[in-house]
Formats: sequence, C-alpha cells, structure tokens
Amino acid sequence: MFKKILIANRGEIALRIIRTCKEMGIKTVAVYSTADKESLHVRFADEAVCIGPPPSNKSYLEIPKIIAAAEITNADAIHPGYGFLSENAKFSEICEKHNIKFIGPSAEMINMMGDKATAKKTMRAAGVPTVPGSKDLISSVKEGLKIAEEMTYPIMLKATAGGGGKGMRIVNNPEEFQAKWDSAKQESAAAFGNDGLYMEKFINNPRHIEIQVVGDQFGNACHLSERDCSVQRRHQKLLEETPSPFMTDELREKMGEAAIKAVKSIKYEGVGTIEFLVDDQRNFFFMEMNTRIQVEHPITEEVINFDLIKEQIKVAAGIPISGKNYYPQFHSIECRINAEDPLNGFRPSPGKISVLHTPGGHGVRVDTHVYAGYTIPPHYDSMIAKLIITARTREEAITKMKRALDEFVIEGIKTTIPFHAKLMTDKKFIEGDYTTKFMETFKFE
Ligand code: MV4
Repeated sequence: MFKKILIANRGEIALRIIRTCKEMGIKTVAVYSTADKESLHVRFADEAVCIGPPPSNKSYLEIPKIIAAAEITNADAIHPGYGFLSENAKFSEICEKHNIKFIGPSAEMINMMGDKATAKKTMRAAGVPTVPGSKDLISSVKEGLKIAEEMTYPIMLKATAGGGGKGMRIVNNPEEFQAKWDSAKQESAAAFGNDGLYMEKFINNPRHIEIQVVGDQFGNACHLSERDCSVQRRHQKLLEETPSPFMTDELREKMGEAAIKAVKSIKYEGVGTIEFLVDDQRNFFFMEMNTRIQVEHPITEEVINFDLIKEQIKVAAGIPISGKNYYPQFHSIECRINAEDPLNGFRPSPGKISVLHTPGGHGVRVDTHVYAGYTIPPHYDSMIAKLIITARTREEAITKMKRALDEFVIEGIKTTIPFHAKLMTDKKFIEGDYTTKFMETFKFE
C-alpha cells in the first residue's frame, strides 16, 4: 500500500480524499495556491506545499510544480481528484516516469477516451450500443451531407475533442448543414485546437444516466449501478440521484452489462463512469467515458455502502476487486450547493461566508471545505458544498432533502440552496418525470 499520497486538487474533493487516506493509515500532502492558504485541505493534510499564485494555470495545473512537491515530500502516489489534471494524459505519463503512481488510468486510456470519436469506435467494436451515425470523423461537407441523407434529420455534429457541449450542433435539414458545420468547426478549433467532427442521429429529449464502474489490474470489472444526472443547466449538473426514477431492473441489467463490456474490452484500471443517453423508449447509447472519480460519487457510496475513494486507492495499489456488482439498497440524492445567484442566471457569487450552519441528522451528509469566516476565492469552480441525502425511498429522500435545505444557512454570499428548495416542491421532479430538457422550463423566481 502507498505510504504517502499527494492530493493534486483543492476544495471538498481534496478533503474527501484526505479523510479516506487517514482511515487507511496513509500520510497526505496537500498542494495549494496562495488563494487557498486558509483552506481546510491545507490544515487537515499531514504536510502542505504552496505551488503558486491563484490562477489554476499557475498552480493546480502546473505539472512540474506538482511533481516537484511530490518529490520533495517523498509521496509515492498522486490522487488528482476531479477537474484540473485528473484527465490529463501527459500528467499520468509524467507521474509514471517519475515513479509516482498516478491514481487513475494510463495515458493511453485517457487519450483513447478523451477523443470522443475513438472512444465511440472502441465501444462499438466491443458491442456497447452507440448512437447510429458516421463511422469516423467526417472529412468534408459533401461527405457529411451524404451520410446525413442515409440517416434521417435531425442529426447532430459533435466535436471529437468535445465535452461540455462545445462544438456540438443540431442540423435539422441539408440546407442548414454548411453553416452548422462551419460554426462547429470554428468553435472546436478555438476551444480544443482540434476541429475534428463526427455525426450522430439526434436523440430528442434524452435522459443522462451513467453507470459507475471499477476495473482492476487483473482484468476484473464490476458495475455499481446508475446515477441519473439529467437535471443540468448549460451542461452543469445541479442534482444527481440513484436509483434513477426512470430505471427498471431489466434496464439496469442491460446497462450494467454494457458498462462491464466497455471496461473489460479496454482492460480499464481504476474507477470510471460510462455515460449513456437514454431515450423515452429506454433505448440506451454510449455517450462518453469519464476516467476519474466524479463529483457525484457519494450518492453511489451511500446506496451501496462502499467507499469509492478507498476502492480507487486499493485498485491503484494492485489489490484485486471482488468482481461482483453492487445494487442500490437505498435512495440517495445530491444537491450541488454553488456560490451562485440562481435569480441572476446562476452568476458566480464569491466572497466571505459570514454565517454557516450545516444540516445534520439521520441520512444527511455534507461534503464541504467551507466554514464560517471563509472567503470563497473567485478563481475556481463555484461549488462549495454537496448535500447528500439518503433514505429508504425516493419520497422520503425528497422530504428529508427539503428539511435539510431549510436547515442549511449560508450568509454573506448567494447560493443555490433556495433553487434546490423550490425544486423539491416541483410536481414533475417529485414524479420523477424529468429529462435533460427539464431546466429549460423549470421556473425559479
Ligand atoms: C446528444 C444529444 C442528443 N443526441 N447526442 C451533450 C453533452 C455531450 N457530451 C453530449 N450531449 C448530448 N448529446 C445525440 N446524438 C443530446 C445531448 C445533450 C445532453 C446530454 C446529456 C446531458 C445534458 C444534455 C443537454 C443537452 C444536450
């Protein structure tokens, strides 16, 4: 087992990782920017190294500084958390070259999944359902028009380097093709320095349902059931839950089996997520694979009673998994509490937290790095806490969530707490009748 892990991250996930390391008897090293000097991850780690000024590209994204911090503290592994360098193939490779275990997949695996057209092709070859579309990247408008003609409009153009919806366009008819092609190309070139596009049939009004997976160094793989992440706004998740209100035992078996196929076919090592689009007929299609621990991992932990960070560290240390699948025993919902003003387009609201009271009681978990008197720096993600509620049924979880949100007091900044409180009373949400289009019509005012 590792003796000392450096956590190349900040905020709640850095704390989350430190907690598991402590329980496993592993020493921890925090890295921090000057903006995070007063952060709890710095205080709770055994050692801490300052790696630069506030901007991420001068601190948390600076590979040489992080490697240097690991070397001077004698860390034998690095946990990247989510965001920052967690899906950076070069970083994974550089860690290995320095004999530091990257707690995550190889550079090769990250590269394969980072290129969406390659990921899709690999999954299709493995027998995982994918959305009908082009077999490869499209080389010209002429070729695109021809492929589109063989399918039925509307179609979707997608950036192979994509993510977060960038470089993605719906094309409703051949007349629109050229303009949509040009703008998708331009946007992906600017965003990713890669303008490769591929094509898919447009799935109208899908759900975003993902399957948590784990693969070990011996080719074993298992799934840990689903999370429904359909409540999103501009590709930012706001709430996640498991089980999905749309799930059936039959669909879970099929999606779980497909996810395991995906993991085994590439001999994936580590925790990961297979994201699917699910249509109203319960057809499901591979969308992307995330090769990291995700923000919403706690809801899975709660319903299967299993520490995913511990499992991630064990797998990285070469310990085999049991190989059996895990099914939800409870219902869990996570509300992302962001320092944002939901009344003003979810605009960021950094600043000092003057008063803080976190909710408690049975089935209530709050993962956060903030405290009363803490100043939220403007340089990073606006998520400041995750409120995770677990109960026997979805109905009980919603009732408990409402109670916990009402108990949650954060003064000094605007947060998404009132938004979530309203969401808990929404008829469609309560009925579980929501898709990725839900936020287009949900009214919060
Ligand atoms: C789609 C789609 C409909 N049809 N692909 C959005 C992010 C990117 N990773 C994939 N996305 C979508 N791909 C086909 N063929 C609709 C979306 C989509 C979406 C997917 C998941 C969660 C929220 C979404 C919001 C808008 C569009």
